[in-house]
Amino acid sequence: TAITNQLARRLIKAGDAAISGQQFAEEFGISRTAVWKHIKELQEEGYDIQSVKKKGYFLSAVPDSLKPEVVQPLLETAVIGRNINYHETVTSTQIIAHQLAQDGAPGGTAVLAETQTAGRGRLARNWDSAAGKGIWMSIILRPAIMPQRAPQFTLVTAVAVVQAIEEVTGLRPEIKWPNDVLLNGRKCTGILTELQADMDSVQALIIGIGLNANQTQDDFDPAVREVATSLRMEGDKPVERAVLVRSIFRHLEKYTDLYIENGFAPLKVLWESYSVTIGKRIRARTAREVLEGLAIGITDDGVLELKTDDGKIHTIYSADIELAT
Ligand code: BTX
Repeated sequence: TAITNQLARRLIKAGDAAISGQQFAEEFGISRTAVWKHIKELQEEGYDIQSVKKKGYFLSAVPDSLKPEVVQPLLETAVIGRNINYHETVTSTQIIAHQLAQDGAPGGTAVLAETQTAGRGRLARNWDSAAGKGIWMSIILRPAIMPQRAPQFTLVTAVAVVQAIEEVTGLRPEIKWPNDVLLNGRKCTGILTELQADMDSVQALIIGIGLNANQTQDDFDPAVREVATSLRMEGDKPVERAVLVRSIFRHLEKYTDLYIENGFAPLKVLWESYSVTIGKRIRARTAREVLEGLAIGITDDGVLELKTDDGKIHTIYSADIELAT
C-alpha cells in the first residue's frame, strides 16, 4: 500500500538510526498497531527490518529485487530512474526501451528486468542474463548532441558503472575500451549504446548495462564461464542489486550533467584513469582488419588511437581488443 511504501522510504532515509513505533504512528497519523502491520508487510516482502528494544525499527537490508517499489524509494536522482519500467522476463531490455523511446518516453526512463531471453551485446552477440542474479537494464537518455558523439556515452557510462561498483563493493574495476568493465581481467559488466537519430540530432540514446552481480560460476552459460565474473565471485559476498542500481543512476546522472556542461574532456581524464587498454600493446579486431600495436590514447571524441610498428597512427571507432604479448 501507499503507506507501506512511505514507511519503507522513511526507514531508508533514516539509515542506521532507529525510529520508534510511536514516532511512525505520529508522523503517519496511524495507530501503533497499524505501524506494526505495515512493518510486518515489509518484512514479508523481504525488507530486513530489525527492532531494537526501547529504540525502534531500523532497516538492515532491502529485498533482492529490482521492482520499482524497492528501487524508487532509494533514489537520489532528479531524472534517471524516476520512470521505471520493470519486467520479470523480457526478450531484451534494449528492445523494450527502443519501443518506449519511440513512443515518447522521457529521458531518464529505465527498463529493468530480472532476466532476458535474448539479451544482446554488440554485433548481435548474446548476453547471458541469469534470472535474478544481475542488473539487466536499459536507460533512455535524450541529450541534445550530434549523433557522432553518441559513442562517448559508452565511455561516460563505463566511468559511472566503475564508480558505482567501487562505492558499493569496495572492488576496483578496470575498463577495457570501449565497453567492458573488468575485475581481475574478467568481464563483470558490458555496455551497449544504441541510437535513435536523424542526420543531425539524437532523438534518444538507449544505454544498455548488463552487470553480473550475484552469479556463482555455475550460473553462467558455459560459453562465457571462462571470460565472465560477478561482483559476488570477486568480493566473496552478495550485493544488494537495488542499492547498486541507485549508485549507477546517481553517478550516471552526475556525469551526463558534467558532459552536457563541460563536454567530454573531463570525462576522458576519468576514463583514462580506469583504463587497462591505454599504454598497452594490443590487438584490435575491426570489421575490416586486425591491427597490432601500442594503444596510445583516446581522442577527445572517445576514439581509440593505435600506433602500429611502422609508426602510423590509426583511429579505431569500433573493435574488439585483446592484449598482445
Ligand atoms: P559485447 O559484444 O562487447 O560482449 C558480448 C560478449 O561477452 C559475448 O559474445 C560473450 O563472449 C560475453 N558475454 C556474454 N554474456 C556475458 C556475461 N553475462 N558476462 C560476461 N561476459 C558475457 C557487451 O557486448 C554489451 C552487453 C550489454 C548487455 C545489456 S543487458 C541489458 C541490455 N539489454 C540487452 O539486450 N543488452 C543490454
